[in-house]
Amino acid sequence: MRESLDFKEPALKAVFADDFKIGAAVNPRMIAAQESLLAYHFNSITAENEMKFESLHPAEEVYRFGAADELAAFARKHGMALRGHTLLWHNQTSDWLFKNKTGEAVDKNTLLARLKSHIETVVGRYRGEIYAWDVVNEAVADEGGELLRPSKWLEIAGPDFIAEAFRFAHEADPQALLFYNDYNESQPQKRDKICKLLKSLLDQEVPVHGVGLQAHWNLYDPGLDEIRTAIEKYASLGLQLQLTELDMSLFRFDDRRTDLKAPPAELLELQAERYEAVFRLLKEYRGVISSVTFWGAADDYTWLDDFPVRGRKNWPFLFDEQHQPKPAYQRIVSGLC
Ligand code: HAH
Repeated sequence: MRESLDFKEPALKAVFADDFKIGAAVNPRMIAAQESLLAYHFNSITAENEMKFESLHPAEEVYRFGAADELAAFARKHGMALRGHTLLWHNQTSDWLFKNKTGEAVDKNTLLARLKSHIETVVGRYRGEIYAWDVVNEAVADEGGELLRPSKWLEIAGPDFIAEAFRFAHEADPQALLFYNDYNESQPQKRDKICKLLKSLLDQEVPVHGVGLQAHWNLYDPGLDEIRTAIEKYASLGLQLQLTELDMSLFRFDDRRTDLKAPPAELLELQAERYEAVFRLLKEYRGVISSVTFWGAADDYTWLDDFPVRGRKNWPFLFDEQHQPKPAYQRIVSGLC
């Protein structure tokens, strides 16, 4: 693997210094395996899993901050910004939260009191360190006419849970920037629902400052025009935008192929064209986009290995499995500068 002296190419964070922060999602294994790469190219990190509810708060009286603290210390060591992910989600959330001692569903007041206590503890712990939080993750329904996805949160607390989460987070750290974060954010129907939710929060004077576009994209979708329209619509609400989980899968979402053992040159070339076009567009909107975070850093590890197709590797980033710049890196850096 590369050592710090091996880096001769321009640092991404320097290339985009006048535009936005360049981030990576990390976990304790990756801060060890990718330390030089992360320190050289990136100036922001997000915990991939370690700040999610089930990781931090496995039982009502038990908090486990060890892994999250390690990542915060890594950010401090390298002078990186730290994003928090995530305070409220329908996934990776401990079961106890929704149940009383005898296993029945709790009532709305109990659930919201537990949420408040969780948010006070977690946001309070990293006050002054985490500058931006994904407060609510993925609350909007992908399909159909419903605005919000079915969840325990919605079932027990009704739609208020979203506004309450933002209020609790703002109380716990009035300086932190608070984001609503979601995927399929550039798909027109979901985009319009996300806008509708955000507009209603702003109308109620809920402290929401930004929208996180997860940006789990692939070589074919979404179209550049869809990305552009989404950026325009979110920005027109007066919010700041961040790309929070960018990756560029080599496969369409419903592609099941599992035959590739290495990324073919043609696909790496397509990926390079796509990344170049995307970053050209993002630079156009540098006035409203404050950060671009990849959901990983190099192709030796991505959550897309095995998801959504078991046994299939993916190669979605700008750096390869040896942490060397890929064609996509070259195109972004030489094409835009
Ligand atoms: C994201 N969901 C989550 O925000 C992140 O916390 C997780 O580590 C990976 C991806 C995206 C997603 C999903 O979970 C399920 C289906 C589609 C997209």
